[in-house]
Amino acid sequence: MIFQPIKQLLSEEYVGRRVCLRGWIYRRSVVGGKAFVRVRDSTGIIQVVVDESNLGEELVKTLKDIGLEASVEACGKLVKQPKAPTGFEVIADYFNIVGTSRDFPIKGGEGVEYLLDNRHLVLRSPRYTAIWKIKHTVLEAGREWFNKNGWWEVTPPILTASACEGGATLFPVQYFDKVAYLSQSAQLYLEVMIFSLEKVWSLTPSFRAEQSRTRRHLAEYWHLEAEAAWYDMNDMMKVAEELVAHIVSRVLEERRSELEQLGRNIESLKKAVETPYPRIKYDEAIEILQKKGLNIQWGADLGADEERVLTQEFDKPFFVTHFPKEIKSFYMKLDPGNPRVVLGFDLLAPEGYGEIIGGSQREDDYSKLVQRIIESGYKVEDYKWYLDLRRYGSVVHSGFGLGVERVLMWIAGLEHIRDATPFPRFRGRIYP
Ligand code: NSS
Repeated sequence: MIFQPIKQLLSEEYVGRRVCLRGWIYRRSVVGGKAFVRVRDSTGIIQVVVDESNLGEELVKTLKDIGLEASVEACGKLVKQPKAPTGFEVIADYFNIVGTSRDFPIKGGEGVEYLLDNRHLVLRSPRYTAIWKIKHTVLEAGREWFNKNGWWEVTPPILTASACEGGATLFPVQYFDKVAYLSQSAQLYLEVMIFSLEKVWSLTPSFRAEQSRTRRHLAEYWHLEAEAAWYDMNDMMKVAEELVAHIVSRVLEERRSELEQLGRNIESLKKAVETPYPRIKYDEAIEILQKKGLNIQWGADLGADEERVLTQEFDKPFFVTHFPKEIKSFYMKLDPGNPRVVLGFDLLAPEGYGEIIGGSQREDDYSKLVQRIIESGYKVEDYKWYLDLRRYGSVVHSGFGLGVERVLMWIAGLEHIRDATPFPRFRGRIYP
């Protein structure tokens, strides 16, 4: 028996021929002496008809009571069937139950916590299959863009000795007889690597002990980061927008049917393929927000609500730049023309999604960086190695980090970031 992927069978080519397939029971109904079994595999869904006059009463009876998600294999003639959900069906002459499934615990209509407790089973739904395929293409396209443009992929550590993005969200881990932390960002290590490779990138898990559960924060997420010597903030913003445009265009090319399956508005997504993306300064963002009646003052950080309002002004991703130094990390270079703000940028996705990338030009001056480390409440000795980069051949350099699940949320049109990763981690939950 040669089992074919179901997707292959959904074509005129095999009509009238005997085919074999295998997968899991997605839906089934028994009418008269016939069982209509919809089988799914990783590629698609097809209806298999089991007729008792052909395969016996016993089997049809078994199928009547069989639980969803039983694994099966079947062979038979492929016919066109406009009434079947995917337009074709297999009239079985062979049908075998490989693995039974009694009382599959997901029946539809369950609450969020129950579904998270049963994540290992929920993940079989075709909706998630579509999401993971889009994620695959997002990652592949990111890698492809860097490779085509002369960047080196590197492998920074996950166990770290010091904070990159603020002590409040650090996860401590027992490291032999010391305390270490899970990495929040590979940035500081990527900065080391640019002195030999110049243009580097990495894809790593990042960890943030976010205190509250929100629609867009995970405690563990995938972080695609880039860092380059000789690049100023503007050079790096071009990299960010070209990368994102490439990712979107790849997904549109290769994952169109999955986007449609998820009900994504493809026309609005298409706008992100065209670069450059608009740029506004933080000052302008505050003005826009105030005009729209939000109670926000210069100096405040932009939260999810503010970002959502800003995204109404644009129909494609856009940059917000030059934030007050107090709300950004110690490593961002102060704007020489206005040292109250940093040469930092966020890239916000439209349609309410908000921040998907955070980046900046880095402080490359030794004494200014020492000062920023002290101001931020860190210990200078913890950053001795990082400061050395400014002592030995310092250069202008910049970088950014892209949250893979944030990008996926936007591209796939997901409501909640937990749907952008198979095993989401939040405060209070680490299961399965
Ligand atoms: O904190 S960031 O804005 N910036 C950095 O970590 C820099 N050190 C990156 C760099 O320059 N190499 O995080 C970057 C992105 C941010 O824009 C989000 O898209 C994503 O990482 N991010 C998150 N995604 C999911 N969950 C959480 N908690 C999260 N935090 C940041």
